[in-house]
Amino acid sequence: MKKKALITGITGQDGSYLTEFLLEKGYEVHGIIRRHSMISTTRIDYLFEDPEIGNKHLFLHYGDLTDSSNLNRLIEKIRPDEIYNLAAQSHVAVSFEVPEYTAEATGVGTLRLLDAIRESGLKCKFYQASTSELYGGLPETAPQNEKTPFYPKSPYGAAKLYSYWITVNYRESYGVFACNGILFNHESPRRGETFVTRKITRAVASIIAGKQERLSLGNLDAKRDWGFAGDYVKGMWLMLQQDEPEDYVLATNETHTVREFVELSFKEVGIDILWDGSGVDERGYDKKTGNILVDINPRYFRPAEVDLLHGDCRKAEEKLGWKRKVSFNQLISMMMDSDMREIVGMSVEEFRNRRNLTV
Ligand code: NDP
Ligand code: GDR
Repeated sequence: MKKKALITGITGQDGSYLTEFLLEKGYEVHGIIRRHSMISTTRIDYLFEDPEIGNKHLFLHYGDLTDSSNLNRLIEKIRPDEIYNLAAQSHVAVSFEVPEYTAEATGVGTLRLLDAIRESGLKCKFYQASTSELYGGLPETAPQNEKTPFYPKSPYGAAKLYSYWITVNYRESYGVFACNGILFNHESPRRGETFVTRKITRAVASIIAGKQERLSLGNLDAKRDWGFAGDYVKGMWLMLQQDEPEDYVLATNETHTVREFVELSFKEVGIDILWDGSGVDERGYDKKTGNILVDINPRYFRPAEVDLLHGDCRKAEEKLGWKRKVSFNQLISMMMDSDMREIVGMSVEEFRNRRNLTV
C-alpha cells in the first residue's frame, strides 16, 4: 500500500521541496491550499506538468489552519499516514503587525490539527515545523540545541512556542507520534522574496539589470545559521521514520551575519562592497565605482531582534544520520545564479564571462 502524506503549507518554500521528496519516495501526497485572488501554487505547478503525478499522486484540497471543521473533514477523508504541519504566518517582522492572526494560524492552528488526529483515532504521525526563533538568539546560549531554554522574542516566536509545547503535550498525553523539528533558517531559490536572503540576491540581480538602484536593509549585524531547504526536508521525513517520536534540531553548525551574506552575494557578480562604518546610516559602496549600493533603513528594524542563532544538530546527525550537504557559499551561489537567470536573463557564469570580455 502506498503511504499517504498530508502537507499543510504545501505552497510554501518547504512544502514544495517536501512534496518533491515524498513523491520520489513513492508517497501519495495531499496538500492543503488557501483560496487566493490569484493562483498561489507556482512553486509546485511544475509537478502537475507530469499528468501521471497530477492525476494519481498529488492532490490539493482547499482549507485553512484557522478552520477546524475543514481540518477534521480533511483528515477523516484523506486518512493520512503522516501529517507535516508546515503552514504558518511565517514572517517574524509581519507577526508584530498581525500578532493575533499569527497566534491563530501559527499557534492554535497546530492544536486544531492535533485534536483532529486525536478525534479521528487515526494512527497518524505528526511533524511540527518548530523553529530556532524559539531560542530568541541570546548570545550566551549559543550554540543552541534541544536542551537550550526558550525565550521567544516576537509574536511569531511566542505562537511557535505554543505549537512546540502542544505537540509535546499530545505526544505525552494521548500517545500521538508527534515530533518537533527545531529548524534553523533554511533558504533556497524558492525562498519568499521578503526574507532577507532572497531580498538580497534579488536586489543584486536587479541592480545588475538596472532595475533597482540600491538595496535597503535593517540590522546587518544579526547572525543566522543558514542552510539549504532541500537538505532540511529530508530531516523532517527521517524524524517520522524513527521507532520513537522525539524532537530534533536541524542546522549547519555555522553562523554568519547579514552583512556577510550581502558581501558574498555582490562578490558572486564581481562587486566588492565596502562599508563606510558610520553606524545607523552606514552604507555599502562599490569599491571600484564608489556608487552606494546598500543602505540602512530603520523601517526594517524590528521591535525586538534575535541577535545570534547558531545551531548544534549533533543529535540529528547521530540518531537520524542526517547531515546538510549544501554549504553557506554554495547556497549563495545557487540563489544568485537563479535570480540572475530570472532577472538578468543569464547565469552568473555567463555574466562573468561577458564582463571579462568587455573590461
Ligand atoms: P512559507 O512562508 O514559504 O510558507 C508558509 C505556508 O503556509 C504557505 O504555503 C502558506 O500558504 C501557508 N499558510 C499560511 N497561513 C496559513 C493558514 N492560515 N492556513 C493554511 N495555510 C497557511 O514558509 P516556509 O516554507 O519557509 O516554512 C515552512 C514552515 O517552517 C513554517 O511553519 C515556518 O514558520 C517554519 N520554519 C521555517 C524556517 C525557514 O527558515 N524557512 C525555519 C524554521 C521554521 P499561502 O501560499 O496560501 O500563503
Ligand atoms: P528570520 O528571517 O526572521 O530569521 O525568520 P528573515 O530573513 O526575515 O530575517 C533574518 C535577519 O535579517 C535581518 N534583516 C532583515 N530581514 C528582512 N526580512 N528584511 C530586511 O530588510 C532585513 N534587514 C535585516 C532581520 O532583522 C533578521 O535578524 C526566518 C523565517 O523563515 C521564520 O519562519 C523561521 O522560523 C526563522 O527564519 C528560523
